[in-house]
Amino acid sequence: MKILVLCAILAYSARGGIVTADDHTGCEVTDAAIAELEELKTLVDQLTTLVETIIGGSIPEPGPFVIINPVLTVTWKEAKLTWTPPQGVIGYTATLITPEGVQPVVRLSPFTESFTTTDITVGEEYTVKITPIKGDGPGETFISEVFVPVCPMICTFEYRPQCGTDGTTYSNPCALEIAQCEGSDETLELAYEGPCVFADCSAALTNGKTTSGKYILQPAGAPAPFEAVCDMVTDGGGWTVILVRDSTGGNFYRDMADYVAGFGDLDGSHWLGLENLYLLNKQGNVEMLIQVTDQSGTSDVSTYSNFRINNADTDYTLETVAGFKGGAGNALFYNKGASFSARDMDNDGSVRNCAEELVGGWWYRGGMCSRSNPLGEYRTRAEFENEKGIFWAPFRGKTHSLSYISMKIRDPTA
Ligand SMILES: [Ca+2]
Repeated sequence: MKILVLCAILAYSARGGIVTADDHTGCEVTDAAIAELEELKTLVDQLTTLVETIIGGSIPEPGPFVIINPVLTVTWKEAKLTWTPPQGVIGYTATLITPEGVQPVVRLSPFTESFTTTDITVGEEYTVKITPIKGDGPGETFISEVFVPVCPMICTFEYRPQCGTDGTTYSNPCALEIAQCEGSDETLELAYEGPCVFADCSAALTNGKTTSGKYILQPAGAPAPFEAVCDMVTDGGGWTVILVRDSTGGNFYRDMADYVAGFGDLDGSHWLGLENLYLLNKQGNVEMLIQVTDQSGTSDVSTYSNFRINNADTDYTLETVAGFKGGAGNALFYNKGASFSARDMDNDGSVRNCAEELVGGWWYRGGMCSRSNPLGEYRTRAEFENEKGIFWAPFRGKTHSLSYISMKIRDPTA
């Protein structure tokens, strides 16, 4: 082959640039021919130098046949590899390796400049392989490092997460976090299999949640979602449970900070917290239901159509207690206008320290302290003692500690 080429060059040179099909036949390599070849090489070198001068760089050596400038972009729902096609490509093969194994090879056209897959799951590992093909076979394979799709960062936000209007949950694992990025245009259409987040239990009911139990709530202005119990049965449902005192007991004699933040076990005795009560109140949950049961198991209720407290700056002053109805009696009227008191926060306006004397926290006020004490000490029948237990005075007096009391609020307009 080399000899044939050499002969062709010599013939070309000798005949003034005209090459014919039989130029290589009967060729002999003479000293003159070699000298002529050397001259020709010198000419080629000069020509190369001239070309390099004109184009301002060296003429590239032919490199390996590879994918040029590969860029892999991975989001939570899509992995996309883009590249610049190499010269002479007649196609590509693409392979995706998933946790299930190597997927079938896909053949791509020579015009392809990207490979995208949406068949990925957050948290799983993947590898993508692209091999360019030219006339004489495959080139060098581009192999991505293992990549793992992740959910987008949680943005800082001021939002009220919503679930589907049909009350169902979403099927996409990232939807909730994307929804938290206010302004994202792919928010709430997405699906999520986790729990929905509601502004309050009234909203949960409106969205089709008719089963009582624990829900995740985030009223407007709440810095984070929190869990609460919803009563979806009593008087039409939609009640957010603020307080439960039952035989599960628990320590309710606490400092102000605990009464603000809430505490206890949502499956039993708990207090949702003054701040949550304030935020729920503020967005329209002003109807209050109080259910009481005495030591003999007899129950009754008190309701208020308008119960409102003020914010933390006022120590959650009980501003409005109106629209009373119910057989258990209007105990709360006495507390109207009082700020909340705890053993470390005496707001009762009395020479007494009501929180210490009544062993709890409440909107204690004046010389009588209160006609109700839902956060007092949980007692059994044998432990009755003046004013220290859980009492609702108009129902059974101050010395009868109740076996059960709950407080629930809802939005009467929902
Ligand atoms: Ca006092």
